Amino acid sequence: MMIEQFKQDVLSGLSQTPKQIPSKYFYDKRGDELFVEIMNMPEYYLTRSEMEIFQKQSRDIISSFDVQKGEEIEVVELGAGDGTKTIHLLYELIRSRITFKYIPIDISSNALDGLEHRMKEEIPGLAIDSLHGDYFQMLHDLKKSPNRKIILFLGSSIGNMSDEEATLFIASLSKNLNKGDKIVLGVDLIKEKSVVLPAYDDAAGITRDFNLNLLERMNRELGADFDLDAFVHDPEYHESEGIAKSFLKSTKKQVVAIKSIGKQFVFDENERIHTEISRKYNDQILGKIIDQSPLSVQQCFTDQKNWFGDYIINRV
Ligand code: AVJ
Repeated sequence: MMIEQFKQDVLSGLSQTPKQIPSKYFYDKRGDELFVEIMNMPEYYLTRSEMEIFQKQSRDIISSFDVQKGEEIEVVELGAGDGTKTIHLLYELIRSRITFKYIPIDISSNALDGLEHRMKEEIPGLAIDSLHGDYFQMLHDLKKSPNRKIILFLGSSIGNMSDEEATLFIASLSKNLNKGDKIVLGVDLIKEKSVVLPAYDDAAGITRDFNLNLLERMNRELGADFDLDAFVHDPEYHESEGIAKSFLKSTKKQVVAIKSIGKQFVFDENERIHTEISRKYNDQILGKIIDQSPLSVQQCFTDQKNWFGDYIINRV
């Protein structure tokens, strides 16, 4: 069924001008591996910056939750990842003698199984209840619980959404929260091009491979005949706009056939497929999105270089 959606999205994306493909299709098995490599690259500062925030400021982050004596909370993480940042927060909750349950939600049951296993190993006795499925469906089910919830949405995951999509996402999120719940939203902050662009254009070419893997995936899963040597990775970033964008650029005029779609697509020389946006934020840009929901920004924790921000947002 999944493959039908992929076909549809590729057909509609490559029929548009400019051509585009949703960035969620980066993440097949190979794409997941390449993203882990990206996070370890010297140029990709995002993961390390947010890690520093959780390593050094977890205690202050927890204070911002304003947990009352005897209160039990639920720490709900959207898109669990590998939990390496969250674990600092969980350790600090235990140290602070706060009663909590950790509830990671992910659409990949594979990722969840690994995470649950590792977390139980690292924190014996951890109350963990992983949920496999759609974020909003799961949050809707959790809304009945009387305990206050802290929603973690880390890693600049919201960065792949346009401002319109982010506004809708945050609105849907807030609908599934109760008064007093909080969101910890990790976002990359707007900064100079000399820092941002290399994170999406690394010297080792891993981000290039990450983008080209999308063509390989279409070749493999949709019977396409993309010539990987005839496309180059072409990222850009303008500080005034604050959005890093990735493109795959055709180096020549060419025709690509996609068997399972039964269609051919013409590429002009230098024509590009838009594959991803990575939105960078500041208080104003986030404020506009938050103001359209029953939410208010409480405070922001940043790393020492001021490159990354974890915003504490209240459901009011
Ligand atoms: C997973 C959305 C945080 O946009 O920085 C990394 C994905 N793309 N390098 C980001 C990504 C290219 C990443 N996020």
